[in-house]
Amino acid sequence: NGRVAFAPKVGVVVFLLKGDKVLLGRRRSHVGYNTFALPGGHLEFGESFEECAAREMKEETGLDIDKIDYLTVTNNVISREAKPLHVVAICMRAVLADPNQMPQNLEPDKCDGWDWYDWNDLPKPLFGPLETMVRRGFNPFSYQSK
Ligand code: 8DG
Ligand code: MG
Ligand code: MG
Repeated sequence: NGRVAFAPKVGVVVFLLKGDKVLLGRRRSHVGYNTFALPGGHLEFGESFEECAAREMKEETGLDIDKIDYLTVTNNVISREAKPLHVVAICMRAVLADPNQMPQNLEPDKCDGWDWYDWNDLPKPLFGPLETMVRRGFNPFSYQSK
């Protein structure tokens, strides 16, 4: 059944906040190549959103995070790609467990490297789903989840 390959996936992405800054990395993956995106990945079987956020952050950046909470959810249909993609993205917020810990680029095949960017001066181009959130006025610093 070919439709299984096109089933929606669940993504978990993390707004890691430090002062007025957020952690972003430029993607090397086919989907969103060369765009700036949040750390994150796919929810694994049996995981909570918080567990997935902490695991993906550790795998991709080596960072340990704290105060992980849920912000919002976005529905992302990316159909420009050769293989259409539909990801429901659970958006989480967190801070560094140790404010002095530095991000490492642990998946260099997927990312050019991680850095902190001022929320009011974000790099371009942003990854499509993130760009859409910003355009709609979403702000991870002031956002109160309901
Ligand atoms: P995995 O194999 O480690 O589980 O997955 P990954 O390779 O780390 O997946 P990813 O593409 O980094 O993230 C999963 C999906 O989440 C991505 O294809 C689309 C969705 N997504 C958004 N916004 C963002 C974002 O800002 N950053 C990331 N990384 N993914 C995002 O909707
Ligand atoms: Mg990952
Ligand atoms: Mg990822």
